[in-house]
Amino acid sequence: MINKATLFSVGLLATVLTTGCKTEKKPEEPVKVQTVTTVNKPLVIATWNTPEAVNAAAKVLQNGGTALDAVEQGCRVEEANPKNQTVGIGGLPDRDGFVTLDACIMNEKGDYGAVVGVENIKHVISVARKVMEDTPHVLLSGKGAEQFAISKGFPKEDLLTEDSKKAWEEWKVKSEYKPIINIENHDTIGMLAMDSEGNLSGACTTSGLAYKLRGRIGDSPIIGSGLFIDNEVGGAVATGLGEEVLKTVGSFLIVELMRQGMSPQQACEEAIKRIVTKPDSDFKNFQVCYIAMNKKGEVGSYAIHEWFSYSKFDNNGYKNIKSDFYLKDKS
Ligand code: SD4
Repeated sequence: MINKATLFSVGLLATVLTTGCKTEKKPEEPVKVQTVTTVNKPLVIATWNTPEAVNAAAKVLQNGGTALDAVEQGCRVEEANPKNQTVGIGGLPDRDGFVTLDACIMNEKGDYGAVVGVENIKHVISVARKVMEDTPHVLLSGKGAEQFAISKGFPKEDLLTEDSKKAWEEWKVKSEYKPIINIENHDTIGMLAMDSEGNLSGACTTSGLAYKLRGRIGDSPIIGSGLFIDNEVGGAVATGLGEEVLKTVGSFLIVELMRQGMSPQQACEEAIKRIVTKPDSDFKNFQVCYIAMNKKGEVGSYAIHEWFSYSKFDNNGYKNIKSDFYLKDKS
C-alpha cells in the first residue's frame, strides 16, 4: 500500500547574482529553495473500485492539468453513471422519493466549496467548485444551491432513474427507518490527487444515505469530516455512515495526525479507533472507511469492516486495492 520506494528530496539552489557595478551594489537575492519531489506521480486515489473515474482524473494529470481539475473530472464520471446508486443521477432517493445530492471540493490553497441537499442537478461537484470560485461563500443548500447552479448554466434533470425508483418502492414495503448503511452497499466517491507540481486537491460527491430522512445531510460535503486537504501535509476522505464521521471530524483528524508524524495508514487506523472506542459505539452494525495521502505520495486506508476497497492510479497504472486494512479485533 505504502510506496516505500517513494523518494522525497529537498535541494537547495543558491543563486548568486552580481551586478558588475561596483558603486551600486544591489541587495543580495534571497536564497531560492526548490523542492524536488520524485513521488510516484501522477497520483490519484479514490474510494471503492472506480476505474473509469480514477482513470479520467489521471488523464487530466497526465495532460498537465491540476489536481483540482483532476478530482472534479473524476467525480463527474460517477455522477453521470446511472448504475452507481450512491452518486449523481441514479442515486437512491430519500424516504419521500427525492434524490438529493451533496458534494464538496477543496484545493491546495485551502479553499473549499460545497453544496448540500441539491435536487435536479447531476454534476454537483462542479456546482461546489463554482461556489468556491465564483461566490464569497463556501456552502450553499437546497433550493438556493439549485438556483445558483441553474444561473451558472447547469441543466435541470430528473435524477430518479427507473431502477432507483423501483428500489425505493421495494424499500417502502417495509420502510425500515434505521439509518444504517449496509456494509456492502455504498459507493460515494471521495477522491484525492497530487499533480505534477506536487499540489493536492480533493473532492467528494454522494446522494448520501439511501432512504434518509428528508433534509438529512451526511459527512461527505462537510469540510473536515468527509474531506480535508492541507497542502503542507496531505489529504483524507471518508465513506460510510456519515453521522459517525461527522461526530469525530474524521478527515481533519487524519490530516492533523499526519502533521504530527503519523503515516497515512496509521492516521486512518487512529481515526477508525476514535469511532469504535466511543462509549456504546454500535460499530458492529455500520461501516466507516477512510483513505488518505501525504505530501510524499504515501497512501493509507482503513475501514471498520471487510469489503472496502480503494482505487489507486500511479505511474504503474490503475489498481483496485482490497487488502487487509480493516478492524479485525472487534471485541
Ligand atoms: C453519507 N458518507 O451521506 C455518506 C454515505 C456514503 O457511500 O459514504 N455512501 O453519510
